Amino acid sequence: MKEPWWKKAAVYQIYPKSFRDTTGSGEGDLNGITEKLDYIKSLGTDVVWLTPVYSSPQKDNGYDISDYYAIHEEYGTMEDFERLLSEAHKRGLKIIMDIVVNHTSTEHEWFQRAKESKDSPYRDYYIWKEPGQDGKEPTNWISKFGGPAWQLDEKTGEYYLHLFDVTQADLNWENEKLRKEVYDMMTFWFEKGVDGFRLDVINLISKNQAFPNDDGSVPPGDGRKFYTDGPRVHEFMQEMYKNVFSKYDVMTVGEMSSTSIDHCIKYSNPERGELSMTFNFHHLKVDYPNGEKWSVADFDFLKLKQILSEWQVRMNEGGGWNALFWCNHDQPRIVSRYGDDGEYRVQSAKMLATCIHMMQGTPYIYQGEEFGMTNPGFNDISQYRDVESLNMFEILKAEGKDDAEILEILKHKSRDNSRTPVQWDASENAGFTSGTPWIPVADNYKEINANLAVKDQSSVFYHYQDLIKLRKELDIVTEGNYELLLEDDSRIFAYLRNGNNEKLLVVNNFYSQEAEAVLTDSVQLEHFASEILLSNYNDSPALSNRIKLRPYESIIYHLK
Ligand code: TEU
Repeated sequence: MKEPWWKKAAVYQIYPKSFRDTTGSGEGDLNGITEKLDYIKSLGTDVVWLTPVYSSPQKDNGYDISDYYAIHEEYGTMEDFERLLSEAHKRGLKIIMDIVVNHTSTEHEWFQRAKESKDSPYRDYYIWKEPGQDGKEPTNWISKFGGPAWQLDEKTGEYYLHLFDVTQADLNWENEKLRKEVYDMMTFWFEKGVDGFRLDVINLISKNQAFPNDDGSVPPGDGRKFYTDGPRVHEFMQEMYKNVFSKYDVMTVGEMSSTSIDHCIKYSNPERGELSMTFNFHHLKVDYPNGEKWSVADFDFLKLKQILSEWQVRMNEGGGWNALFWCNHDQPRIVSRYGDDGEYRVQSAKMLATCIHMMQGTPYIYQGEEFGMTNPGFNDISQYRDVESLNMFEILKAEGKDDAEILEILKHKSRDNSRTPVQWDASENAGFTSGTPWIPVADNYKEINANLAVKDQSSVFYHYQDLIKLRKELDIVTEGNYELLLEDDSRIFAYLRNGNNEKLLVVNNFYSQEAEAVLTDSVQLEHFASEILLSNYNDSPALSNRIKLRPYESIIYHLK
């Protein structure tokens, strides 16, 4: 059977607000993306993922949608979108959109009508509950942005559920009429020629209808166990596939908050008719001591290797398909987080790229990652914009932490770390805008920008370009079995991809100290001729069973 096109594809993620502003508004726009399509194509990527561009009050930068059928005015018009889609297709680029159907903005017409009265025909599009004991919230669930997950509507005396910001009301997926509205909207975008969807927190749409309190006996006690991968979630996904996705040759990727491998096998095994692939975040929580995001800690390297390897092996065994990524608009820049954004920025950025791009799955590259953009190192709360970060500043302050301590935490963990404007060149505002940027540009834009990278054959940009080419050229990258090596090594992440009469050996030194990979006979080196396919040093050693690795040295050997 012919493999689906997206198994050899690479995806470029764009956060439009920070990508390129062509009007001087200080915010990115759709025409700015169209302007940069040739740059995106030159990287070798096949798909562009746009985070939400629909009408929105922008409390959560577009993840609070007020009209699914209109383009956010700051980003442009529907004609601008249609031109972007057409120009992308002319270049052989596909466009996938970000669909947020776990919740809408409270400014959406549906919510505005729903809150008019308990008898509104739209009331049941959302989740309303009578006050709990002593007039408090119906359950003790906590919003992912801090504070209670319920908000009292004074007019009708009921609470509505919001797993995220208070302006993001959760939709009631038990309501068949609501589900049909969603499927009709998805069909509208597919009929327009869109090539797929990234589905925002789609594994949260099915809630336990008993709405129990969380007694905290099973951590984390914030209520997520009652709505994560919920009772009817696979039923809803199969209904969505049957009613919409099955009718088009499209790619769908689900963002799975706090999910499990077993569920992701179910979501992405093609025999089940749900999604093409899934994002999970377990590898991006190994710097959360005791699961606590809002702290500063080194990442747990052995746990990182264990998690990525388990997902590689189990998803392959189960017929599932991984979305491979380090960065997105919610995560700090990976070169600052798991690499070195100082002396070894280029080497470590290349090493991190190789580490996931040679795994099984579809790789995602977040705007600016391709030339090694770093965290901005903000040191004042006035520089932050993210609703989650601003909420957490107040919550941590109320818990007694001083400003300096909280700013140090935000410097490492805020979502704004990845939302500073793309650094195009060394001109004012890094070539992002002729106006005042909505969020400050990182100070290092004169040294780190796309213009410099494209002119430098040894830049991070061309390393990503080479990795994408390898994925297309070598079936072993998409089909080979995965085998972790040196499991207990505290600096080296080494793994094999095993194919028919060939192997890939990938060795990565994750640290600035030299290390030596000592390979056991199990790798059977003597049975193969080998060549170096790609390295982040220009004089890496030929393959042997003892490989000395320099700081962040990363080598792909082809054994055949
Ligand atoms: O993110 C959901 C999600 O799991 C993360 O937001 C995470 O919970 C959060 O960063 C706290 O650590 C999706 C979008 O990617 C995010 O930008 C939206 O804010 C969120 O959903 C709500 O739509």
